[in-house]
Amino acid sequence: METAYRFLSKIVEPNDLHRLTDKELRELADEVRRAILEHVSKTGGHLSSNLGTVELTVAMYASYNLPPDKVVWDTGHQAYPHKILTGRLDRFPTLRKHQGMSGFLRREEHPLDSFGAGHAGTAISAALGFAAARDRAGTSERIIAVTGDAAIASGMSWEALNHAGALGTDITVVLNDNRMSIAPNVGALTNYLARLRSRPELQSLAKRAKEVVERMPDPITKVAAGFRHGITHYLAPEDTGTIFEEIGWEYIGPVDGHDLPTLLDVFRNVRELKGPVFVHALTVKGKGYDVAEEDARTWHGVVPFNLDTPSLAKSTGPVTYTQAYGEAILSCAEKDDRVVAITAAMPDGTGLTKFAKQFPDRYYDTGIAEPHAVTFAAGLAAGGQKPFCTIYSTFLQRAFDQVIHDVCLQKLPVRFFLDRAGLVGDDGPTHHGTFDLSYLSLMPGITILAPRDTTELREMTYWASDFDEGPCVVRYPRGASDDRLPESRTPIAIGKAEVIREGSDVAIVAIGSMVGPAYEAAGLLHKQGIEATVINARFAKPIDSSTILAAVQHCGHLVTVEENVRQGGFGQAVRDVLHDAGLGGVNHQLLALPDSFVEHGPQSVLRTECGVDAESIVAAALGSLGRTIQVAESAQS
Ligand SMILES: Cc1ncc(C[n+]2csc(CCOP(=O)(O)OP(=O)(O)O)c2C)c(N)n1
Repeated sequence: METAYRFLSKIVEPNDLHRLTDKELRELADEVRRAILEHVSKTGGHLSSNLGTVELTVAMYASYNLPPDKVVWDTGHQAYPHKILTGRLDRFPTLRKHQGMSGFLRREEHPLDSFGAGHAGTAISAALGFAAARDRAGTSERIIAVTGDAAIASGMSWEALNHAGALGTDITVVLNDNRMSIAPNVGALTNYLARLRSRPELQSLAKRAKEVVERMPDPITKVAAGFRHGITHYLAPEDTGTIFEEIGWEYIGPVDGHDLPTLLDVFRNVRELKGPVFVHALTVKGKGYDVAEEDARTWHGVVPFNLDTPSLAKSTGPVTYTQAYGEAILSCAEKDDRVVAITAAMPDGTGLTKFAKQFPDRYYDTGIAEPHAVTFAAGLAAGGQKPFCTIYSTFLQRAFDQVIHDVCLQKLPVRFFLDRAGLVGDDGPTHHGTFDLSYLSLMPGITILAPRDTTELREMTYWASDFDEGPCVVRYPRGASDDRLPESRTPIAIGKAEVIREGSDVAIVAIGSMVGPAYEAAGLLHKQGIEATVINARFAKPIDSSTILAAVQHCGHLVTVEENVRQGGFGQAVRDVLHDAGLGGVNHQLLALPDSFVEHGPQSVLRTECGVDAESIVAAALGSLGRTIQVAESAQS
């Protein structure tokens, strides 16, 4: 049973926190943590990161004035306390549900979601933009970016730190350092932060600083100057400045990110400081919930669970694409010692955990650094290795130029494996992988494949391992495979599609995850006396024009279906093929994702809404044949 929240029930907006005493704020923080546990255990969602930001959020919101001050959260998966303190507690039962509250921050969801995100590493840049806009407007609100120890290692974060250090404008970065990415954090910067962490904590030093400030003749106005010109150096026990100080930031810390009185003290002082200020807060991912503290990796994102007997249900369903790829790359690596695997901070999500254990010296985790990961893979390929660059479709967007300029232009055989291609479900528009066919197929010399099921993904992985002629991409969806398809298969051959059913009324050409629904649609059409040819395209590039044209000439009607946006996608490439062959007049029903951002929700619901499911294919085929709705309805019944 949900317990009453004595303080939280009175919080509608962050400025309500100003009415609470410091002691009451401590109780409020406990309630926020309890609310996260009570709700996330029922809905699922991000857990450990949010348990770690409770005190930081309470202390910041009690110290600043929101609005007009602004807090920009990096990624947004750790901002549930922000959602709670901005009056959205009652929406938590709908968290990540279809048409419910997003799991990330979104400008359209709340005025205090000052900047939306989902991809990591954007907060400092966005906050600096807000600060520059403020300076141009001549106003004086405070701007804070909160970022994680993994996100801060991304290139963009450093580009922004560099820029802000030179601009010198008023901006605060709060580093929420819990030593974890989703998996344990990696990289030399992580080691550096660990060294800073081992400095004496600010807690005791803050008291010393306070004494100094209190001794000043005019403490209030001197606080800022004091901090800026002496106290931080007084606080820093070492002679050498931190890397942050060297590039123009005032470094404050390390501070215990769960010690509310200290945090309040720090933020109330930092508020008054001029210029770029960097607050290094040490937090514990999963704070306050034992199992999550012990195993923050497993409890990063959770399915619903029982709070009192905490354990997470293991998925017992069929093999997922991620697992199939993880197993296939292992056998490639066993056969060929040039096979190396690259992930950008997603070893578990991309199925590389076993590879990392079995081949530690052939495994590279770049951290949240997709552009670097791609060019690093290009260098490995140029150096004679066989890089398997394994990235979620949505995160490869970051590296568009690197794929063109460093990989394709130089014809380097980097193997890209794009997990989560298509609609991913509850994470929503920041995470759907719905653009890759469009943004990759325009690149000269690239080969793009999409498997119909997990068995075909294994085959494509083996095929890609042997493919040295240039860059290739295999894109596959989140989740498990389709079991609707016949088991018989033809071997993978470059640019060759697979005909999996023959009929003479309509040709359905599907790619990747849409082959299953296309085959099911053919079964439904058969019941209506309509015989469809079903083609598993396999290659988006080079496209199998001859097989497609032969089927179109035979059937006279065509449906294409893909889990990618229409613009620049597979269907438009097929349309070009038809046009070039003088068959531009053929009735072609092009099923693809709309020219809009698709919201979060279950994959199956979203596919239906977007018109890329078996029923939509049936309706399109019937429409193409001039058989209308009545028939379509009976086909569905
Ligand atoms: C560009 C990009 N790559 C990968 C991810 C996946 N991802 C989401 S959260 C996360 C870890 C973030 O760690 P950190 O910044 O330390 O924050 P914490 O969760 O520890 O609070 C990763 C890798 C992402 N959201 N964006």
